[in-house]
Amino acid sequence: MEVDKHQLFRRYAGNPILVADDWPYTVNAVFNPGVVRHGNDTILLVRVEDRSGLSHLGVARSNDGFTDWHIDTEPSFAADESRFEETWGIEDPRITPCEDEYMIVYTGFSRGGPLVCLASTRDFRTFERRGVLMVPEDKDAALFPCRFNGRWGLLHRPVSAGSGTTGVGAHVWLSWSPDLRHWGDHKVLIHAREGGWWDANKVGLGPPPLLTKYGWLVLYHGVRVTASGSIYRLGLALLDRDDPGNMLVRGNEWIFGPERDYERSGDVPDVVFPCGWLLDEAQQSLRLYYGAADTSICVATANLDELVEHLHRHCICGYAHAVGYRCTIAASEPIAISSG
Ligand code: BMA
Repeated sequence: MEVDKHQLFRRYAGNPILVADDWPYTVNAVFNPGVVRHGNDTILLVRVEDRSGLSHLGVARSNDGFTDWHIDTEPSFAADESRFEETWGIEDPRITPCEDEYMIVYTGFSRGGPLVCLASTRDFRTFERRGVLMVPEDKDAALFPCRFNGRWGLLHRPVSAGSGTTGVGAHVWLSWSPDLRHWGDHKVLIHAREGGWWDANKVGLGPPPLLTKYGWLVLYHGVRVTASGSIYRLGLALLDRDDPGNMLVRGNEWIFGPERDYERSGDVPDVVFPCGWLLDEAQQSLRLYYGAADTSICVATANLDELVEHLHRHCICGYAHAVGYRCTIAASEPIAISSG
């Protein structure tokens, strides 16, 4: 059952689908889940904030992806506080199925600030740490599910010391690696705009990039800072299928933002923060899982063709395009600082 008939993403009427009270042990909040299909199940890897204030990851399984969640009775993937990179917990996992495993890119809250960590699993019962990918401050990262000319691609969002005070902005970057250890060929892919735009100053990746017949669909958040706090909203971009460093189209407007009570109030008001989505190929329908106000977990659904058409009609260049158009203005936005 859906509400919001006139929106691109239609909220599930049973939202929020998971709250702290549903957890088998005492926690403060559950939010920002990664998601995958595993066998017949939808698996959410949930950021669980306990009453110490620190987060670990917990697994919730459901057959239909909306109801009847079976939740691990203890932390599924706990932070290892003896590791510098996880001193103050682990957060916001993005899951990418790669060959026969699931790659989990998550934020480690280190003594040096938030950074990007990698782990892998085959069953969501045991997890193998694969190291730190990016140094602080860096978060909102996910891998592409395949290699491009033998190299892995990572989208991530570094923040420089000057962000916020010098107005340099925090952008989504694309970096490459032959072995998931050494990273280079860095380039800004989604640039935070300036001034009054909804995605000015700070943007960050939402779920992992999704391969569609149109190219790689990217959902990213923009952070608008107001007199009474920040508003986290979501917008779209489309990347070239064979070379995701090429932007095809970028949306001008946000397409989803905090509107409902459960998104507008909570531990951090006015936040919708997705870390995972699932595409039903047959139906061309998308299910978006997101944290609401850093407090609960919600789901919304959209039709892929509608999203892509809307994106082309509302390109950052100010013109409406037909689906399949490559916008040279959107493509010239990224600023290459390294060509290898
Ligand atoms: C971001 C991340 C998210 C969080 C959001 C809003 O920087 O830390 O985990 O949901 O802020 O508080």
